Amino acid sequence: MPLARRAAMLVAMPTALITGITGQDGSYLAELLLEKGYEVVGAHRRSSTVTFERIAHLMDKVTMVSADLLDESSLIRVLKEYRPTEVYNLAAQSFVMTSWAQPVLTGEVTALGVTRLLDAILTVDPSVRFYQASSSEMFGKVVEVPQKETTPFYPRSPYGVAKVYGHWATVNYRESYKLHASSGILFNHESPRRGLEFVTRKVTNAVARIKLGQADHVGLGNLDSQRDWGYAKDYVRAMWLMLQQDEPADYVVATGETHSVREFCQIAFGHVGLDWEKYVRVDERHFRPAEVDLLIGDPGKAHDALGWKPEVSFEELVCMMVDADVEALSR
Ligand code: NAP
Ligand code: F7E
Repeated sequence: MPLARRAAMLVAMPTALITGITGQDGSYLAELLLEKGYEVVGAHRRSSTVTFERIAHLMDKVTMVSADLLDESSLIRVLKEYRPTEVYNLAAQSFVMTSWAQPVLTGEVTALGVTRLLDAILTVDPSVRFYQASSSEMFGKVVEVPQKETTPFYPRSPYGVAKVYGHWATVNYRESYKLHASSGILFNHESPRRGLEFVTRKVTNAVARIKLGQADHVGLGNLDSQRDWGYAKDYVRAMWLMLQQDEPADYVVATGETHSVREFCQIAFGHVGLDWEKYVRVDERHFRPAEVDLLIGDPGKAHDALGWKPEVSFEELVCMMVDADVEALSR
C-alpha cells in the first residue's frame, strides 16, 4: 500500500479488520464500515480460485490481505502492519451439515481460530475492540423459549460445539485481560448473498430456476424445522453497534419470530405464482444426525442497550431473495 495512504489510515480514519470478508456478512459489514468512513482491511485465505464475488464492487475501496485463522503468525503480521482499532471475526467453517463431515477442521477454524485471533490481538495491541460471531446454534436443543443471553447452551452439531468454545474464549479473554471483546449471538440471517447450500437460498434459487424452466423440483430435508430468520444487512449493524459501546458485552440478535422451512417454501413459491407442494420433494440425504428444531431469539437486550431493531420482515426477506435470484438467472 502507498505510504501516503498508510499514513492517512493511521492519522485520520479508524481502521477495521474483517476476517471472513468474502462471506455473506463480511460483504455487508464492509459496505457499512466504508459508509461510516472506516478504512477496511479484509482478511481472506489463500485459494487457487478467486472468492471475491460478494465484494467485487468494493475491491477498489478495501485493502485485501492474506491471512488464515489456522495460522496465528499470519494474523499477527496483519495486525502489526495495519494496526486496526476494531477487529470483526466473521471467518468460520459455517455450514452446519459440513461440520459432521469435517468436525476437526470445523473445530480448528471455528473454535481454535478464535483463540488464535484473540491471542494475536493480546500480543500486538490489547486496546483493539473485538467482535466474535457467535451463533444461535449454541442453544441447539433449547432449554428455554425464547432464547436470551442467559439461556444455557446445548449445542447439537460439531459446529455448535465449536461456536460455544469460541464464545467462551471471547468471554474469557475479556475477563482475564480486560479486552474489549464482545460476542453477538446471532440467529439465522439471510440475503441474496447467502451461500447456495443454506436452505433459504437453496429454495429461492430453486424457485427461480423452476420459474424459468431450468429445473422441475428441489429436494429438501426437514420441512418442520423452525428458525428465527432475519436480514443480514440488519444484523451487521448490530455488530458495529456492539463495538461502539463503552463496555464489552454479549447480545442476542434476532427478530423474535420463528417460521418453518415449509412456510418459507410457501411464501417463496407463492411469490412467483407457484404451488410449492408440486415442486418440493423430501430427500432423506438432507436430514441431520441431530437437529435443532425450534430457534427463537429474544433481542430485548440489543434493543434496549444498542437501540437495534430489524427493519426487514420475514416476508419481505423471502420475496427479496426470490426476486434477486429470478433477476440474476434471467440475465
Ligand atoms: P460465510 O458466508 O460462510 O462466510 C465465512 C467466511 O469465513 C468466508 O469469508 C470464508 O472464506 C471464511 N473462512 C473460512 N475458513 C477460513 C479460514 N481458515 N481462515 C480465514 N477465513 C476463513 O458465513 P456468514 O453467513 O457470512 O457468517 C459469518 C459468521 O457469522 C460466521 O462465523 C458464521 O459462523 C457466523 N454466523 C452466521 C449466521 C448466519 O445466519 N449467517 C448466524 C450466526 C453466526 P472463503 O470465502 O474463502 O470460504
Ligand atoms: O438450515 C433445514 C435444516 O443450513 C436451516 C448457519 O448460518 O444459521 C445457519 O445454520 C434448517 C435446518 O442453516 C434443508 O435441517 C431442511 O434445520 O440453512 P441451514 P442452519 O443450520 O440453521 C446458524 C445460526 C449458523 O450459525 C450457521 O453458520 O433448514 N433444512 N432442508 C435444510 N437445510 C439445508 N441446508 N438444506 C436443505 O435441503
